Amino acid sequence: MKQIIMHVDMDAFYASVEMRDNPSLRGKPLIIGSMPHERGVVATCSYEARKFGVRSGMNIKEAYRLCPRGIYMHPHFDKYKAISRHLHEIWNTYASASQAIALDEAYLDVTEQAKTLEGARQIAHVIKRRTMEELGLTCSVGVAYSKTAAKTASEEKKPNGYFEIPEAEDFVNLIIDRDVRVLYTVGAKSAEKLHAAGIHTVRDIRENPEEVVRLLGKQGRWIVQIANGIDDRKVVPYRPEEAKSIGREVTFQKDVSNYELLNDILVLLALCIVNRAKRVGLHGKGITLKLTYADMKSISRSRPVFSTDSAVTVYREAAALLENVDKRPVRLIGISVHNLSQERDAQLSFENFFEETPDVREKEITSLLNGLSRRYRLDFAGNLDKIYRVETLHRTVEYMRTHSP
Ligand code: DCP
Ligand code: MG
Repeated sequence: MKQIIMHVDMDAFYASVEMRDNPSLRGKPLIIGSMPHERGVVATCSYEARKFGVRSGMNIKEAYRLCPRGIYMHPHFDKYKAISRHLHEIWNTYASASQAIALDEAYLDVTEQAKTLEGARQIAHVIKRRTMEELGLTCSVGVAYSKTAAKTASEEKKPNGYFEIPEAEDFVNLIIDRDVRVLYTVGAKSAEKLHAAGIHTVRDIRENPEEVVRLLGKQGRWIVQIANGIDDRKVVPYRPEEAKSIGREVTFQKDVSNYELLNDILVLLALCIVNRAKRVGLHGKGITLKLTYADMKSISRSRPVFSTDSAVTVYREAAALLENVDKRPVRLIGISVHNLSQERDAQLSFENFFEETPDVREKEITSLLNGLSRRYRLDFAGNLDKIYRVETLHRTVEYMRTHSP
């Protein structure tokens, strides 16, 4: 597969959060949005409420007519936002690029991490497990060759679903006899126009492409393409507030008190981060070190950096931050770079004059890695690209922990 794209979407997001936090709501028709006597709409509702025909975006009065015995609740956005941040952190770990679509939804490019469909299945499994373990929530995951197909796939087995659409042909076969609305770029108005012209299914679109283009113009051309399974769009982290940081962290199987070991692990984390920042063309301006101690207390320490192009810089800054923390046993260590911008500031700052040349940095990385190789009897030379995979990173870190001098 040329690209492997994952679409993750939480199930009945706001409603599931409220049910998680209040067990007496579980199994009931729960409607989040306005109160029935207020003006407003349904933000979302539990699957139990959906049985009555209640839907997102529906006028609350209409919802009340359909489901008068439902439980109505206002949303708690701060809570959802905090959960969303945690979710995107989990998701970002497994993707070379991630595109946040909503608080509860993202496209992930897992081509490199997954390599194969089987690899993607494993990543999906890990994401689902972590989402349950760390947040007590379920999500649905779709894996496919394109964004459109991945989104369709995540819808396919909701809730708590998983579905794959490996090839364009599979996508077309799956949706060919469904209503045109299955192509999510077809909105209510476009669907109405198509229906009025006798174009009801995806098959009808495929058989009448000129008519679709005549009716819908440029959008029509795009719809015809999608109806044929063609969609080469990339996963682009376009939401600035979501693209603001790239991080890597590892949780140890046993708490670590050896701060030299932690320092060495920073080398690997720095390499991973810089690799990813480069791949998505982002440059950081600040760096954060995060530690969770054995007693679950977390701390984070930040400082500005002038360039995150170099793993050496990121490592050095992180190491400096580590020097100044309380040296208690640690269960998690992570680095992130933040304030990312798509392009590097063109302006030369004073500090740039003192930046080492790429050569010197290369040498320094090599010497750092040689140090690790010696201390842990690990061979990094030539294997570096494997470290960028989350699983390998975790395994290597565990190996270092159990073999630390
Ligand atoms: N949302 C909203 N108004 C809408 C649609 C959604 O406020 N018209 C909010 C509430 C949802 C969240 O966004 O919980 C996510 O939207 P989804 O469309 O993914 O819907 P759900 O996650 O609630 O349900 P599903 O299981 O169908 O994904
Ligand atoms: Mg959802």
